[in-house]
Amino acid sequence: MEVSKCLSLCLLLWNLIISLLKGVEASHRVFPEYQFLAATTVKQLHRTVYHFQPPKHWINVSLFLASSFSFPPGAFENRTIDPNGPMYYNGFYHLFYQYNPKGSVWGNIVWAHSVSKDLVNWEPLEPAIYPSKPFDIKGTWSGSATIFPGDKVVIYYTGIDAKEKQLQNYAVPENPSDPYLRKWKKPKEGNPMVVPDNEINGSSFRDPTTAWQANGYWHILVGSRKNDVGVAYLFKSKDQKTWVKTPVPLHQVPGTGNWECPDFYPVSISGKTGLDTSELGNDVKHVLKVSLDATRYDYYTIGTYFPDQDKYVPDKGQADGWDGLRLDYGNFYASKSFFDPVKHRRIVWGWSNESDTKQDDVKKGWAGIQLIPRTVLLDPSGKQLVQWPVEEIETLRGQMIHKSNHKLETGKPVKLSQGITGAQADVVVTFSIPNLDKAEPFDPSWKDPQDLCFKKKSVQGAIGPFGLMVLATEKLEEFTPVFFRIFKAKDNKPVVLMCSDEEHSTLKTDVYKPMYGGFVDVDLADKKLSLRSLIDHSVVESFAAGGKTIISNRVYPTVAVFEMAHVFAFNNGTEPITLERALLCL
Ligand code: DQQ
Repeated sequence: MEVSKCLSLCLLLWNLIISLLKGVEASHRVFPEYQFLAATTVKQLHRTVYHFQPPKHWINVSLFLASSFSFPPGAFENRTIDPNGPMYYNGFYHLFYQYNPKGSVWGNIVWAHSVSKDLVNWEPLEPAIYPSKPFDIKGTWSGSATIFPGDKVVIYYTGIDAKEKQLQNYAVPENPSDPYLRKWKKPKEGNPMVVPDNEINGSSFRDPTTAWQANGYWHILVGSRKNDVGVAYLFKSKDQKTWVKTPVPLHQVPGTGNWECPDFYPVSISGKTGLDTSELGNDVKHVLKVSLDATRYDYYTIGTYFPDQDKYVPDKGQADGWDGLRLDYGNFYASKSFFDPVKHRRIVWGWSNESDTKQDDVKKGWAGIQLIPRTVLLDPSGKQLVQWPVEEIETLRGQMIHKSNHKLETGKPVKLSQGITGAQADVVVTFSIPNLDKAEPFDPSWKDPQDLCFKKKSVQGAIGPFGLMVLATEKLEEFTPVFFRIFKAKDNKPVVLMCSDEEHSTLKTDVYKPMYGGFVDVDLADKKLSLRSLIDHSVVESFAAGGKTIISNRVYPTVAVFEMAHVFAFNNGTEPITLERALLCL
């Protein structure tokens, strides 16, 4: 069995054991000693500048179990922020998120709330939803927002009752004409909205989706599991009040364990705009994304939705489970999407966990960030999604440095951040690869990209490794490389592997430093490969080939900080690579 699969299986078992011990499958480890420990100082060193994070404390995520090769003490801590109920309403983008207002580890979870007019500048508001009723007294967990016809906004969320049972509830704005939607109420009538029946595992039943309309009914999904079968239960309603479970779930996959934060939405086959959640038709495919509790990654399939049969069938060839496509091959979890009616786009938000220890989080006074919101579209191949940072991020660009047609000689990195800091930057590069025929043969048994990155770690290839080294010191004592290796399949088609290696990202030793990897499905007909990295002090989000494959890193340099942080382009393969174009924006 491949290393990562074996680890994933162990992690699933480990999760199940923990849940049995705790009696409740919450997927969040609880640290009573830190839950209420208010931050006295907030450390600025690794705080992000243009990625969303609250002024202090924990924004929710949970157990970070990215499959990898060694887990330092503390790597299994809870620290997060699931994005909840993102939406556009009455002039504002709203972002709610799981947040601990009292400490820097998971616990005391409320729905914190911020609004923005441009997805860049955010104004924090008071928490929107917090435990206050018997049906959510022990927790207000993740959920989604729906804007029903007539601009009726409703939030569906998971409440934890006194017996630790997970229930689906709803909340509505106290004053719908307040564009900030500051105050929310949980009407007595109709709450709790859905309680688990005898078939459902009540300690693993959570995270309702945005509702969509089809065939005269409104529909929502709720994530769950039946033993080791991951399940998306489907509930239907005519009046948005009484919800009835369908006899068969919308979708379920044996061996995948608990499904969290499901997301179900249409994408256009031929169009270049996003679709509203209830769109159907011949030009539409559907995406089912689930967050797998056992591996802590977000997987998706593309397929067909049959509303008359309450069924979703992934397209032929779409791997449906741990081998499946991922929204991000790095540190990214519990994502949620929404339709932006202003710019006709679908935007996906994901949470990125810390990968230092819980003690570090307590010292920092904060934990968990939101990655940059990304537009999501179906790739022209119809086989995968493409994601790209929302265009508003480009308004942050100030000083720009250009470089073009620079030959990258083996082992001689080229500094792109000449005279300026690379601690926060938006870097866009295009490499051209003159000798594709020199690529090494690809062994078809290499199925797992993360394993392959690791296997080739110390191997000089012909074409690659080449790419960027970011958050790097002048002498490379610290650096985070994001890079490619190119192989050649039997039919001579190129196989592109994207990797990032956190081993040298920090001199600190008690930090989780994984190697991440994903394949990039490109034919390289023009012999060019692009890479864009958003660098922001402790986060690096890298988009290959226009957003076909993405890897996000959380790293904690100790020397490569502020003006000591640089960006290099490099080539360590034997074959020449040209840096055709580089743009570094601050
Ligand atoms: N976090 C929430 C749950 C969700 C999990 C609790 C995902 O609702 O399943 O804080 O990170």
